[in-house]
Amino acid sequence: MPEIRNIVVLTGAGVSAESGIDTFRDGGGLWEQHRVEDVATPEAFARDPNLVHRFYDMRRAAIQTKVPNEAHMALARLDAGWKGSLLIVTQNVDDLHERGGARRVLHMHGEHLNAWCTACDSRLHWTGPLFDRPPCPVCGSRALRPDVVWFGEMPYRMNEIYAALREADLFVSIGTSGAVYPAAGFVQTARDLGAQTLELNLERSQGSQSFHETRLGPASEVVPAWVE
Ligand code: BV8
Repeated sequence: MPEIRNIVVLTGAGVSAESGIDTFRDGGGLWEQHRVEDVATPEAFARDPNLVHRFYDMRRAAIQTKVPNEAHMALARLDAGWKGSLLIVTQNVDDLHERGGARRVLHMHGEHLNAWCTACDSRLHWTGPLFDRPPCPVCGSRALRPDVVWFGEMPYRMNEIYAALREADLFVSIGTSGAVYPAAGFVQTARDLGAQTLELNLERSQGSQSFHETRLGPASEVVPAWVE
């Protein structure tokens, strides 16, 4: 096995599932209660901002009642102890990686606890609802939206992600169905550039065949086992 110095970890909703945060596509997942087109696109927001605000207000409130699980804690131990480069790219918009102690976290799909003022382009830490159109504390306008990346919008900090994938000796995907791009394409990019690829998931994902190795099980078990 070649020496591992640079690691990229990609996480999805499955890493937060055991913290009680709904995944998107498992039975009873978020999207089954709402059609994606109804709540996670700019068009949906333009068509029915109240519905979209209610959907995100509910999730923003819910995540503040959850706590990190053993998978988040194990990744934080890896982050604290790893001497090489490490980047935890998360598709999740919760803050459980940070609350678990991880530092090198990149939210490619944005963050629930941020609001984005589309009038003055400020990004603000935000824990309350947006449904009642609170004024932006910077410019006073009532143009705040969830600071999350909707379908059809460009994920954040893609250049940094691809730079890390180019340097990666190991790419580990945790708790993602491999259904959403461009995140679902990272494993192939890393593999084509010479990285070892490992999938830790409850069940085989859509991209399983792209991984050198897949270990199945709940994240709270398979992630600590891998980190240790
Ligand atoms: C873009 C934020 C371009 C909001 C989200 C190429 C091919 C096909 C389609 C496309 C393509 N390129 C772009 C597209 C369109 C689209 C897309 O991929 N559509 C899919 C549905 C076909 N992609 C986009 O629109 C992206 N934008 O490409 O822009 C562009 C270019 C130029 C200029 C402008 C634009 C943007 C996508 C981002 C959308 N926003 N989230 C919010 O959270 O509300 S996506 C959403 O899905 C979440 O971020 C989520 O993380 C992500 C992926 O879902 P998963 O995390 O994987 O969750 P899921 O429920 O699916 O799976 C859970 C997994 O965990 C399962 O495998 C399960 O087995 C496992 N699990 C469950 N429990 C456990 C567990 N594992 C371990 N332990 C457990 N206990």
